[in-house]
Amino acid sequence: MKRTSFQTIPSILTSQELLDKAFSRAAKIDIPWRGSWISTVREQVVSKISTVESIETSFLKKVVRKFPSVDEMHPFHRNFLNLVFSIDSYKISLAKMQKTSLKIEELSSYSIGRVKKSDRVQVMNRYLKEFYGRTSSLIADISHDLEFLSKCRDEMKRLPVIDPYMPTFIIAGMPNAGKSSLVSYLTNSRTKIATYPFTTKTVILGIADLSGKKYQILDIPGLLDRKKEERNEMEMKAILALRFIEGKIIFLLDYSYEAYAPVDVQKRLLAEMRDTFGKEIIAVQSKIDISERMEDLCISIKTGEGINNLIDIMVSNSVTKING
Ligand SMILES: Nc1nc2c(ncn2[C@@H]2O[C@H](COP(=O)(O)OP(=O)(O)OP(=O)(O)O)[C@@H](O)[C@H]2O)c(=O)[nH]1
Ligand SMILES: [Mg+2]
Repeated sequence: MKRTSFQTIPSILTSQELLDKAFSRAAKIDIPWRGSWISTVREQVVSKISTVESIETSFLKKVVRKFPSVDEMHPFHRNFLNLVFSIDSYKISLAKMQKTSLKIEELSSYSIGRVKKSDRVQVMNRYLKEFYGRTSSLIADISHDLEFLSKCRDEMKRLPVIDPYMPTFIIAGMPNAGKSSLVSYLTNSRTKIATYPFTTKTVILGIADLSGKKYQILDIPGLLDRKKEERNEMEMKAILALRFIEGKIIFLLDYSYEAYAPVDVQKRLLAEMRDTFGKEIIAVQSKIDISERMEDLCISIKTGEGINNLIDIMVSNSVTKING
């Protein structure tokens, strides 16, 4: 997966913060005496306009530069962005940043031109006030877009950046099957583990060191056995990871009393996964400390039973054999 620059986007100012920053910087400008009152004021007004313009436009241009273009994104990130936020809205908001920046530049040169032609202090100050008013409303007009882009940045930044050269396992299964428990056991990732379903709400990456080799282990939200149209957003995030991230799947089957669904329903979901994604799948029964053995591979996070066996299978080439 290509490294996307969501990771390096600094926090996004709100429209109010941007205006406060620009106006307070302009308020500090103090021009030395220029031989006459009128020249001094003129230079002061011009400098205030340029400062406000420069702070606002450089911020807007930075936003446009830092947010990755949709075409550059890895398909997993692109589809994730579209699922959670809509690619169209993303493109529109970024285009508005660009357009507003140009409008502020135009407004600034128009206002400076007027100030330079004027020889009355009162009129120059009126032009300055007008510039402040118009630039404020231009920035206010994009306040929703700034909020939207800030949300995109926060959510997308949390997404794993996958190293295409490191072997990857995606841990799938129904809600509550023990996916996060396994990922926490194997990796440095400490994601939330809880007794209720849909604890994991997005795709999370952990790095495991197994027999001296590094592996990417992805924790994903639980999946239900239902049609695509009926899936909720969390399930769709899991589906996108399964579809667009290269790797093998470890599918956890929970046959304990805590199970989210009966055995046949979990098996049906497993069969569907095999048909849908064309990836190797290792079926593993979880929570063997509180369930009857029904699969070849069984593990317990509570007692550690079967984990070494699973690791051996993960690091060896026997995965293909297991899945026949
Ligand atoms: N007894 C027992 N409980 C386990 C085992 N593994 C996980 N659990 C428990 O099962 C519950 C669910 O575990 P999670 O790891 O959060 O399950 P998950 O599949 O990530 O759940 P979602 O994120 O909601 O889909 C928690 O209460 C865990 O402590 C196990 O091997 N034995
Ligand atoms: Mg989980």
